[in-house]
Amino acid sequence: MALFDIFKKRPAEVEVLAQVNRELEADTERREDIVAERAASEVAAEAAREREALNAGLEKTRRGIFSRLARTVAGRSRVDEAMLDELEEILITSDVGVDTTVGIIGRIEARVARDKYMNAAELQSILREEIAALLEESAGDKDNFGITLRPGEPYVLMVVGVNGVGKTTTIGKLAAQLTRAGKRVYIGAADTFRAAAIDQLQVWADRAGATMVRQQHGSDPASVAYDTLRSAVANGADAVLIDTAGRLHNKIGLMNELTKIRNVMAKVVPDAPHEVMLVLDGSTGQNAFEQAAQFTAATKVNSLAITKLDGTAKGGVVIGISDRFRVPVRYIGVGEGIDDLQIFDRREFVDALFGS
Ligand SMILES: Nc1nc2c(ncn2[C@@H]2O[C@H](COP(=O)(O)OP(=O)(O)O)[C@@H](O)[C@H]2O)c(=O)[nH]1
Ligand SMILES: [Mg+2]
Repeated sequence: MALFDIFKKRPAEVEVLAQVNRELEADTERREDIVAERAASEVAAEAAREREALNAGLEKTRRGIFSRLARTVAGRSRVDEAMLDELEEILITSDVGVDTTVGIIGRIEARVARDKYMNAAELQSILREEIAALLEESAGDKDNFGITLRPGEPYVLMVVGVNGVGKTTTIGKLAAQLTRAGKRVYIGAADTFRAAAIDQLQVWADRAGATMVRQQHGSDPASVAYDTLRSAVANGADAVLIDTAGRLHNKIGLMNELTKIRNVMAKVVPDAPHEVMLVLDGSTGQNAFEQAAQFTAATKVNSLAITKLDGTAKGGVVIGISDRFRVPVRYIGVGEGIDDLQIFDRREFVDALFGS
């Protein structure tokens, strides 16, 4: 008997089946809604956790810069010359940098000249706007922690910076985020200068669930980078993170070393590295400026990671460096833990600095 005939013969049963089917479908929809709702609330909870971490990480800077600012502004109704002088001093002592501070004050003065009755609260919001406008952030795929992966070849990120700024730690944190997003990550231990550096990176790679390619201490960094890319390509890796020693022996030496690593990688993946990220220790103030100047002169730097903002009242350095070098800040480090790396978002950063 054909199926059609069954349907004809047993209309009541068919109706029951259809009803069951409709209920199942409705149920599935409900379940999908619940899953979607749960996912949305998890995303919201995650965002709240990140905001909290950012707020905690920038606590010292906030207390430094912006509570002083609040005190300056408190109880005064008009923005006057004395207030702007105090503002200038606060910004400079928070390591925003002289040039950037002078620029900010100049623009605020111009606005005050236009609007003679600007009050102190307005000053705060204008300052927020001015600062946000100075900050460059790098666009990127938020799903992969700010990195836009490339179909069919690994995204190669070379990490540079002087000893101790947090390169290895940042690579470890980033690798963890990427593996968590289901990506296959290779790490190249091209800081071969110190034996301990290789082992430290290995610990991070293991923790993150990434594959590390290493040679022995003292070997040629370019050769390690080459091996790493070969291996990454052969194994279909999504991302490759290259740690480097970044010794600042002198400008030519640094330039030669970085150029050699770049050239060798381009032999395996023609347009590699896709990004060179300079790591700066945010607690070192003017030294960070100096390092940014040297590295940007020695090689093309596409992005910045500014670390250790949790330990400093000088988080203003992010503002000055972003303004002066016009290189987008991609990440900020707000602690030593594996989750203490955040994608830089200038609005959130400014909110965290001022208290939102
Ligand atoms: N508080 C804090 N410490 C950090 C951060 N990033 C790195 N560190 C610490 O800085 C030190 C040097 O880091 P490391 O990654 O070895 O620097 P590298 O020499 O540039 O590779 C280590 O003790 C890290 O735990 C951060 O965002 N916050
Ligand atoms: Mg290191």
